[in-house]
Amino acid sequence: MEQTFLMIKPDGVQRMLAGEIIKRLEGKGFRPVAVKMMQMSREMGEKHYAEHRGKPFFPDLVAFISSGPVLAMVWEGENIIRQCRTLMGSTDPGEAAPGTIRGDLGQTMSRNIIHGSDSPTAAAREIALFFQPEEILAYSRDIDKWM
Ligand code: D4T
Repeated sequence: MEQTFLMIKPDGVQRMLAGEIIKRLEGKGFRPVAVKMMQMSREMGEKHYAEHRGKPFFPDLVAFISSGPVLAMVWEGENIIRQCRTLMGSTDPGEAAPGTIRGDLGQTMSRNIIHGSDSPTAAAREIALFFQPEEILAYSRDIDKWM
């Protein structure tokens, strides 16, 4: 089963949107297999966003992501990486379609509530950055046969 790394960013936690976002993911039928509240260090923020190093928004991005608690999560489901990108909506909440997490709840590009892996390679890298293998559960639910 495909896994993805999702993170409710500091703005999502402070705005108390974690429950709303988890409700949408559960409602879609996806399964949480690891969940942890944590505060990222600046170094971890730089690692997570390494692909953006050198871009003008990089310092603010790292400062923001390490500015308060985040909810780091691994979820699994069929085709979950692409489906979660669709559920999240465009990076810029101003462009994100209504009905998406960012379209309904987001404000600006630099405060866009949620992160989700954009490829299997990124998912593997990000899951390994945030979780030890033994922190990721393998289980099924009775309802899974209806999914
Ligand atoms: P993340 O990685 O946070 O899920 O966002 P996306 O995958 O949707 O988008 P991204 O990697 O291109 O951008 C990472 C992060 O940087 C912020 N950002 C981005 C910003 O503040 N200014 C910008 O010009 C861009 C392109 C928003 C998300």
